[in-house]
Formats: sequence, structure tokens, C-alpha cells
Amino acid sequence: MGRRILFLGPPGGGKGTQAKMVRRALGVPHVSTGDMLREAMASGSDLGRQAETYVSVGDLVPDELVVALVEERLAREDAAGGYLLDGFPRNLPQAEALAEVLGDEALDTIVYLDVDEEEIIARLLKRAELEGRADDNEETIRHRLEVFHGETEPLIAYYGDRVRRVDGTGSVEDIYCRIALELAS
Ligand code: B4P
Repeated sequence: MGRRILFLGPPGGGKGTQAKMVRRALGVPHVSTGDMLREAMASGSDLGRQAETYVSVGDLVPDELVVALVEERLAREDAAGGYLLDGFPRNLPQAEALAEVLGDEALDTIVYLDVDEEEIIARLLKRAELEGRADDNEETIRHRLEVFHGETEPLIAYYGDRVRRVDGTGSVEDIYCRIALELAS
């Protein structure tokens, strides 16, 4: 079994950006619940329609939908040799569900990308201009940050000493080097 890594961090923390770089280096699949939900929304599937009402206002999509999505994805053959989870688990019930399905060995390293709120808001407003993502407006960004503090941040304590805190500010390349060092140690 290869590496089983989780990227944890605030919205706009750069999880997606860095996960794509690490995936290339390690050759494990990048499992992003945000990307999977956006694909479902773009396809207009039942799941997509259900997810849209939550994502568009910055709320988390109900656990049972996301857990089923991830469970199905991790059961595929390409995940047998490890994976890089991005954006899941995002709260304690999701972390407990993952542990129930795959056991305590579901994750070996948790990379926490640390970025302050001012920088996050600036990044996401810039992405709103470039990509026009529906959930990147100032009101929704503030709500996503509240959800992050209330629901996702407690995972840092839950995972304890498996968490490697990485400074998520600076150039994309510098951050990648910091992550690579943590993953090598
Ligand atoms: P996600 O897709 O996970 O979105 P995110 O948290 O905003 O993005 P990320 O941290 O990956 O940032 P990125 O690299 O793109 O989730 C979207 C929504 O889906 C959630 O709000 C929720 O509704 C739903 N959802 C997802 N997972 C769920 C779950 N498990 N349970 C329930 N609901 C779930 O970077 C952000 C921007 O910063 C980019 O524009 C990038 O170019 C820029 N950037 C990155 N690194 C930079 C750097 N070093 N310097 C400057 N800019 C940088």
C-alpha cells in the first residue's frame, strides 16, 4: 500500500493546487470531493442538483452524499496503491465514516495548509474574477470560513500527531517544496 495522504486547510488554502503537484510526484490518484461535486453539478445528475443548493451558499453537502461518493471512489482499483484526499473528510462525522470503512490506516499523513483569512479572501476573490465559480463571492467566502472554523478545524485535534502543519503562503513552488519535505520525513 502506497501513501494515503489528506490535504486539510481552509477554503482557498491551495489544497487543490498543491494536490495536483503532489499527485504527479507520487503517482497516486487525487480524490477531490470539491471537483467531484462540481462535475456532478455540471452534469445535472441527481447528486449534482442536490449538491448545488449547499455548495452555492457555502454550506457543506450532507455527509451521506459525500461519504457515498468517496467510498465508491476509493473502492476503485487505482486507489488500492494509495491516494491523496483533498477536501474530505471535512468534519468529524466524515472522519469517523472514513475510519469505519478503511480502518485507522486510512490515512498516514495529514498535511495542513496554514493560510490567514485576509490572504484567503484575496485569493478567492481573484479566482471569482478568473473562473467565475458560483461560490466565490464575498458573502459566501465568509460563510465558508465560518463553516471551516466550526466543522473542519476540529479535525486538526482529531488527527493529532499525524498532522504536519505547512505554511501555505508564498509562491506555489515554495509551498510545494515545504510539503515535499514533510512527506519525505
Ligand atoms: P473545494 O473544491 O474543496 O474548494 P476550496 O476549499 O475553495 O479550494 P482549495 O483549498 O482546493 O483551493 P485552491 O487550490 O483551488 O470545495 C468547494 C465546496 O464543495 C465546499 O465549499 C463545499 O460546499 C463542497 N464540499 C467539498 N468537499 C466537501 C465535503 N467533504 N463535505 C461536504 N461538502 C464538501 O486555491 C484557491 C485559489 O487560490 C485558486 O484560485 C489558486 O489559483 C489560488 N492559489 C493557490 N495557491 C496560491 C498561492 N500560493 N499564492 C496565491 N494564490 C494561490
